[in-house]
Amino acid sequence: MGTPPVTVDGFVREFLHELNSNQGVSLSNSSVNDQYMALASTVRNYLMARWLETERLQRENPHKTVGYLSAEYLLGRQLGNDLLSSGLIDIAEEALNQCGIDFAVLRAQEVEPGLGNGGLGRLAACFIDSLATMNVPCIGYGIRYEYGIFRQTFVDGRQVEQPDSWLSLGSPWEFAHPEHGVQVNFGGHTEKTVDENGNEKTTWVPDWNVLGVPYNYMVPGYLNGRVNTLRLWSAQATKAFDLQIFNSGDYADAVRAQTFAENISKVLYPEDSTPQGKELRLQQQYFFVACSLHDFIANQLEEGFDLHKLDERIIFQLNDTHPVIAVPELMRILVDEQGFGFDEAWEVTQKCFAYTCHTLLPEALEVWPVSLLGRLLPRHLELIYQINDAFLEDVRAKFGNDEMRVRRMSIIAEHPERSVRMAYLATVAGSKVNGVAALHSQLLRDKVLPDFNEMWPMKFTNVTNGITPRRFIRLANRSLSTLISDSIGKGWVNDLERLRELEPYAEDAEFRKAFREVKAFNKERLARTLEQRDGIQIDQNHMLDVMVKRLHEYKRQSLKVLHVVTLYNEIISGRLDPADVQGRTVVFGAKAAPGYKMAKDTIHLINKVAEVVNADERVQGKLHVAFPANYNVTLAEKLIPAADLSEQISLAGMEASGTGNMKFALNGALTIGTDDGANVEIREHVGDENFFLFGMTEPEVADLGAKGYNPGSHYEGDERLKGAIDLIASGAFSDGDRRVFEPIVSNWLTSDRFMALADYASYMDAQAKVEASYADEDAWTKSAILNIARSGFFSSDRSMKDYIREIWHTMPVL
Ligand code: 26W
Repeated sequence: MGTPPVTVDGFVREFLHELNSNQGVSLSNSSVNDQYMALASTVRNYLMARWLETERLQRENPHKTVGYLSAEYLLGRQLGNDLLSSGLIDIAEEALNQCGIDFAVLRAQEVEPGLGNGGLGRLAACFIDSLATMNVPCIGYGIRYEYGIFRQTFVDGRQVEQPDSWLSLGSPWEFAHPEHGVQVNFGGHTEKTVDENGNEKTTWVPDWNVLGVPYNYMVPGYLNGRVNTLRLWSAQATKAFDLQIFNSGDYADAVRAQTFAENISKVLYPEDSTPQGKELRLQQQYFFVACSLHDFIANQLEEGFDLHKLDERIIFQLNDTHPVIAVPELMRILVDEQGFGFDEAWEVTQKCFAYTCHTLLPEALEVWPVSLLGRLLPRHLELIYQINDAFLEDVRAKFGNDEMRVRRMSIIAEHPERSVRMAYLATVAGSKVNGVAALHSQLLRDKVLPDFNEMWPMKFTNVTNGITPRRFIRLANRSLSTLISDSIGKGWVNDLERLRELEPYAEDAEFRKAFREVKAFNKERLARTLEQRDGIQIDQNHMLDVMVKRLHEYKRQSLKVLHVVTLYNEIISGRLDPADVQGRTVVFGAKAAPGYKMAKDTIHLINKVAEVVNADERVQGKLHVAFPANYNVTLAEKLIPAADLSEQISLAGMEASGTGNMKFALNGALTIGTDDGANVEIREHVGDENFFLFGMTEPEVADLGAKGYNPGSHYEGDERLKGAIDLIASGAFSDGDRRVFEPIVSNWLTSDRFMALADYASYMDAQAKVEASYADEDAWTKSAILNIARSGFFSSDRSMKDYIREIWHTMPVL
């Protein structure tokens, strides 16, 4: 390494050096990819010293570490983030300029690692960013999927999935350590023996295994010289292939075992609510937690560390139930490998885990059939039974022999098939159980785990989610960041409550004008992106009304469609004069799980509505629908800063938290939303007058459900709603073919599980208020500024402080 690249000249030298020595090219014959790789190496080299230093400090003066166990990390592009964290972003831009290279082009070369589905994976990425920024020791553990979330394309308006081969050009951000491979066992049986003292000992005799190879990624803190580690595991065959079979001439059979092993980390499961109970998924889960626990115990603790005190050095945070098999794995290590007694091991284990639940939908709670678990992990199943026995004994001791309660609370469900309820196992094992927003945590106590709450009220707590201001404001919205820093200084980036200091600027006409210029700039940037990326044109003078999130019935993209179709229908039937309408572009972004029929039909409907509305001259360009395919973190970074209106319209009691809602508010969009998830807290923070609330409350939803909900009565009773649904049913958006959207229409009229029709009138009223408010430019801008000023609470730095205080009891290392 030459001189550290902290000057422009130094950066140029280092960059050219990397280009020559790593890529083997000179500047004049280098490709964009060569340049991107060389730039990445330049940043990496700079961060490397800090990474090694962070590791050395931890080794010499070990502090309690957070082991974040997550099957998903939706990281987004790394280059910009790592440059920002190292304070090199401006220097890099200038250095590249001097080399005649456009920085933006190199950034666009990076394929984002999409190793997650949505909210849960993105949350994990925000959390590890915050922990590094706050100097808290953390290792993120997960899976290095060879294929991340599928790339979404549209063919005739329908979603078609393409594999996401994000590694095809190699990733400059990972460091493989095959020499630290961990063997992970599967299958086989257990054997009991009795030692000379009469103690029973169990041995697991597995019948196959794979090798977990760690890949390390840097997680740099923001301008603080700390670099934590994200360690993702890749599965490899333990033997290249079976030589005996190979020698017998059957080459295909010989390599089959290898392919089989490598399947484990091949692909991310694209379902994010209905677990499929697939064997490969359980293999993935056990694979990465077994590797991670082994790694921590064998490599992060000094020789001879007394594992009775393990909780002084680690807290494993379970990101939903996906890593819960870590609980019996730690028990197995302590009991079978370290010779602990069961009770002693259980005491340690309970102190080492905490569990975050991210859902309320009953169908999203993972259960594993005992038959499958017993076949794949026979020893773990035994331990789960033993944990359950001890637990149910406690239940009986506390509540008397209430067998109904015992059956309700058992970790093992008997119907429809004997299986392990992973959320219950996590709750029993965890030192704490948390929901992800105030309302969600309350519902978790009252509705999902009431018996457990009664047994251990102190176990339950809330930590409201947050988002990292580094990626989602400072990087994604550079012009807003400059405006903020010019007004209140730069301290807000890692102390987001300081945005409060912006409040008085809402009254400052100059500032409001500058804020509007920022929005206009971001809209222009978005327009360019959508044009290049999707061939979509948007009108930059329109209000930008955005609904981006996974496609789910409970999130109610269909309610948004009903709003659009109603406006369209009102215009074409002459009841609404386009001249009186505020120009509006409605942007959707959403992937559907490949097997989720209703979600895929909804995508088709949105695309067909867009086609018809956008082409109809009667609309006079006042209403436009844009649905760019393949919504991902990279697109979010462009879309959110440009948005005026944020759609957060789930049925109350269904969205655990939402985090997109926070990103929009912090970028100065106003929310139209239900009293659901973190919307509740956003509204409390920004103030009622700066939030468009609509819809039933959660208790009202529960009441209506109990009384019996009849969507047909809403359809019959509301002319506009009837008109919109009839228009869709008539084939107006399906070339006259009434069958195409029949499943959606009949779902609305006969079931409508998420009560879109019940909230329709209230939603339309709220949209009318949006329409009127937007016309008052000054008032709207004030509200937007107040949204920013009052949303500092939603920084993931604050979430981390809450976890540290309530759950982890760790300390920043200073
Ligand atoms: C296939 C099984 C399965 C089930 C649930 C896979 C993935 C899930 C996730 C828990 C779904 C998820 O991402 N939940 C979201 O988590 C966010 C972060 O806490 C919340 O903001 C969202 O409200 C919640 O839907």
